[in-house]
Amino acid sequence: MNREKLIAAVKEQMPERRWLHTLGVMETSVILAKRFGGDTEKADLAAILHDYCKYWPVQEQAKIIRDNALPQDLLQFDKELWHSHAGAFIAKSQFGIVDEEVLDAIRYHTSGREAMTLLDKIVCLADYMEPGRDFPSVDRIRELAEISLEQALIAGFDSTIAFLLAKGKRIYPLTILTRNDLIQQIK
Ligand code: DGI
Ligand code: FE
Ligand code: FE
Ligand code: FE
Repeated sequence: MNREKLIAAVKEQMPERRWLHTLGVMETSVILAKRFGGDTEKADLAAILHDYCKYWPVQEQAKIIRDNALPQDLLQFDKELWHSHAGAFIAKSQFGIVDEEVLDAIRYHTSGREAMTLLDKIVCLADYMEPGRDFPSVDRIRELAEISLEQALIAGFDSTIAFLLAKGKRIYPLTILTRNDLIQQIK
């Protein structure tokens, strides 16, 4: 499927504001790829698809995770964690994306993972700081992103973890491992 058709397919999965977010993540991913020496085409493709399943009924997302042996522990944590794994699955099965780097960047854009690839970091950070995002620490994240993907991502995960703590929610262990690993990387 060409890029234009893919974009049209993504657009109809989500409300207008989420599509605008996707456009922001596409633009920001390419900027970050240029800044840090990543692959701009892969960054663009992963960004286009990253939130494909975000507005699917949660039971459909859960079904994809159950029926396709995706990590079952996800189902014990916040539903927000499901769309990224479901999205990577659909990117491969429905859109024929075979590039594992692109699939991983989609798959781990919410939780992060240990030893994130350059592409994982670019898409995850773009998701935090695209121009439409507005939360208390976003300007700090954008400043840090001028110099360090890792430092900006740590600030991003800090804000997510603080948000989850404030809400009394459970935290997916991989998010904690991701943050620990990023801190190790900047030492
Ligand atoms: O899909 P987006 O809204 O663009 O962003 P995302 O895919 O990064 O999802 C972020 C949401 O996921 C955010 O509201 C926090 C929520 N969330 C729930 N539990 C966890 C979590 N995020 C992480 N990283 N780790 C969790 O355990
Ligand atoms: Fe997402
Ligand atoms: Fe994110
Ligand atoms: Fe997103």
